Amino acid sequence: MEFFGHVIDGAEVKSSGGETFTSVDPYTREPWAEVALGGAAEVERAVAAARRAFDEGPWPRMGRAERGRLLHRLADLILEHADELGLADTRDMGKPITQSRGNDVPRAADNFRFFADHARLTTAETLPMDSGHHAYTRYEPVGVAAAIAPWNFPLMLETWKIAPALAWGNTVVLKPAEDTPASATILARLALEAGLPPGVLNVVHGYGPDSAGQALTEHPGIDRITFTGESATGRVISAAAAGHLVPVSLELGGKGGNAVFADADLDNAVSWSIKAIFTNAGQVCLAGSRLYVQRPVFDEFIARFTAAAEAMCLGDPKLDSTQLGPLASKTHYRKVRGYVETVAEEGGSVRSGGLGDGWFVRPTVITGMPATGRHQREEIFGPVVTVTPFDTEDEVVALMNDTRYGLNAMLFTENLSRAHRVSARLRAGTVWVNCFFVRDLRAPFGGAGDSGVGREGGTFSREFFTEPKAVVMQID
Ligand code: TXE
Repeated sequence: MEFFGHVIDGAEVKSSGGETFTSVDPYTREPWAEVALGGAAEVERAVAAARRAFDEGPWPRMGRAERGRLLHRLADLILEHADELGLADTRDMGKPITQSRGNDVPRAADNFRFFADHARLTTAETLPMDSGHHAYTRYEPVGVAAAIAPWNFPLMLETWKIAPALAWGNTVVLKPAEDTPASATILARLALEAGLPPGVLNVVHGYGPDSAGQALTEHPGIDRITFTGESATGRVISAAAAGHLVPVSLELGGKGGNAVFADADLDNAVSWSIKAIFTNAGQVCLAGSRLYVQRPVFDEFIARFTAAAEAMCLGDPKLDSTQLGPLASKTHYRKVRGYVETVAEEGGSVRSGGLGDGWFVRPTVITGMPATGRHQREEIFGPVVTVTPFDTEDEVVALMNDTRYGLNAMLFTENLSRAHRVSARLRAGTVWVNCFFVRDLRAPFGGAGDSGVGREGGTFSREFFTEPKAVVMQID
């Protein structure tokens, strides 16, 4: 079995007591990697190392061009190790290799390139004042950022947090999800190879409650917490952050509504709607898990959509031909299975799909589910979609907004006025019109309600990972 250690102060290390846990490959359902299991002691060492690297090391004092050069070097190394990184996420959580190696790895590299360049090119306001003074703004690093990551897009979401934190001169302690530890250790090894000084990027493995995750969020030596995961965990982390007045950024769950109007280009709508719910086996906070189709095209849409769902290739996620892998873990499979098994008792019917072998759930299309039912209200986080007909624009806006989440929404229409009108009325951090999951790193990303607090991306990440300072000078 491969071994993945913590990376603390420039070295890959074991836990002080030698504790480990294993990561299970959800396709073979066998352990494939042994991982150092950290707790409060390892968090203490990592935060101390990050603190030293921030207070005394070269990283925050380095010019932005030099920091950017090292982060671009790291991006190069990520691409050079695309096979290794992609396979690590695929073995940890069953994501098809075409998605991990083909999508997440390049996006991880791009995160470092984008935020390095963004920091370098950022301008700051200068404010001429009538009083014979002027003021200008400095964006200064905040210190040690704690990043807590989920298992559904391990490398991509970790780098999404780490890249802006580092680009702005902070140091980082990352706690990856316990189901997906491998790519984080590989990333930290590559960061050292790229020339990032010791202590700038630290990784501590472990669980959440009563383990490394909790110890990290409660540690008095951290200055920011950035978290992606479940809404309930977000509340706990928010309370921990409040305990020591640390700003927190929370990207939580979602229950994305997806409206297909009768005037939509149906080929386009079917193709994106399939991606919206079945990419990564639906284990996506942005998943389009509530599909609404205007009544005149309902039957045609359902026929085409279920045919496309049934044509998806399930199998070994390590193969290029596989489009849908198993669910990420036994615990998670059981959760999703619980939803599939209760469709009839909740009043719906399964049009296609259902349970597969092992930890597979086939692309599952449900109709007839009441809007008040669990399947329409809770984040299933699997390849399971409810499809509901609607008649009017007002009706579908009300249905889509009838959720405690507010992360994203999709709509398909060829009517330009409707596209703008409905986009404005939806309560969502992102609205995709005639597409899905297209992202510009300058755009705000995050959600309302139970989907989180704060935004990431471009200037939004800058606001979070810096302390803006006003310097006021007398001219005469
Ligand atoms: O999430 P958790 P889980 C949703 C999805 C999924 C459900 C549960 O619905 O079925 O959450 O997934 C760490 N202090 N999403 O259990 O528990 C934990 O170790 C500090 C949505 O994996 O939130 C891991 O690193 N850390 C989502 C991370 O938090 C704690 C992505 C996420 O774990 C902690 C993933 C604590 N008290 C799941 N408790 C999205 N928004 O994309 C846990 N952790």
